[in-house]
Amino acid sequence: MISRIDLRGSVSDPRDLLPRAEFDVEAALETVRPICEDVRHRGVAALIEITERFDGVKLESTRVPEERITAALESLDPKVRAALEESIRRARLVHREQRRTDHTTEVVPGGSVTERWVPVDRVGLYVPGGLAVYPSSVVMNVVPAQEAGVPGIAVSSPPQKEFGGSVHPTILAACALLGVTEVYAAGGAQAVAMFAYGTEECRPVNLVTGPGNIYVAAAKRLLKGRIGIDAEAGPTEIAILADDSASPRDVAADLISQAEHDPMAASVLVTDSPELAAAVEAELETQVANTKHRERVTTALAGRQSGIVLVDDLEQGLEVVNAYAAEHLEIQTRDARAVAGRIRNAGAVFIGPYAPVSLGDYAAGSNHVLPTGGCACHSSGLSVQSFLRGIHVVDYSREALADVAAHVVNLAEAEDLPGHGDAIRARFDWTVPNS
Ligand code: HSO
Ligand code: ZN
Repeated sequence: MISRIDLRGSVSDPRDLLPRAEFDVEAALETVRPICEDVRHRGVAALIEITERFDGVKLESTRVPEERITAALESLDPKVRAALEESIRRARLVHREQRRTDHTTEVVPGGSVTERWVPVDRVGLYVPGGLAVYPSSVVMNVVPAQEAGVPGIAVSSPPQKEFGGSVHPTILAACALLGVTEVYAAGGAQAVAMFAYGTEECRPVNLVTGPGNIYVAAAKRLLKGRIGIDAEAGPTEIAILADDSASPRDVAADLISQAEHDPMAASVLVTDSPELAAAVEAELETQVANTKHRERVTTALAGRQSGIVLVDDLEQGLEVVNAYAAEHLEIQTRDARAVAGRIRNAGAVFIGPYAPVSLGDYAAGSNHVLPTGGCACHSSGLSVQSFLRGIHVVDYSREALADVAAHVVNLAEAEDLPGHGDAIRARFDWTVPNS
């Protein structure tokens, strides 16, 4: 069911040997372009038509009435409510610590630069609702935006046929718990276009965050610039670096847990123990047979993006997982904390037997909107920082400017931009020499 990749004795670059799922955002651009244009020019009317076509739902309005959001919380299962509250509480603890404080550097007496951290005015948070609905993603998007101090928070999620064509009630309830009252029933590329261009019902936003399918990713790519984006999220990934001390049962369960998201999800085990590899294969057989989303899981595990990678030793294992740069990386080895300290590329790292990815998905306090597709080698997951801009505020007195005037003039001359130098010289009645 899951293939083996034997890298023992190998000297080649592991990146070439660990294929990723085909996720051709470029190809989807042509599909989403007319959708985005239509929303741009015809606003709500276009959204209603597109939604009818793709979601089979005829909306009267894209905005979810506030009473519906309140009602969703009132009828939420108390167990789910308690779980969401705990998830929110933990996420807040972690994200609150990410807040930035303004800092002023006195460069010279009378000359300072302050870095002021300012939240964006308005964000659009996308919450997927395809194969599964993700109230937990509401938490992971809203909490950092709120802790960053964003004044305008709007959420959009695809309308669900079985819930009267509105947003899934658990998503609405999560919004209510977080105090978010601006929610739209729109999915896919059209939701991103709604946020970017604005409609009669939704004011445009500055930044769109949150995971989504390939069309959401393509719309983000198309509209980036007009809006800021967090990342173009691809299918989810779990990599596990394990030695013979790991439990095959737990390793198999964790591989299945992320395969459950998507037939294109990647589940990768990297181990120096052929015995563990064999035991995990056997565990997968029995556990997959008993898991609810068997079909999806089997497709994901059998896909070329998943596999069990055999390595010579832990050193080579570290090389492989650092090259792979997984969205989620579990370390299930002896001395896991020390091994984790040597990880350079991963969206999030989970240490030892009691920190499975599912914990991080819901209630560790960490964020679950993470870089996929190898982007973890240059990007981070969603955080308070994602919603802030650092504005440099320059404050110089006449004396402080005089002190550096000649240097500025000389650099301006060197760049053949004498007008730049003149802007300094004018302030000193042209007494600063211009060469
Ligand atoms: N593992 C997903 C997040 C998620 N899991 C939501 C369950 N619900 C991507 O990090
Ligand atoms: Zn998950």
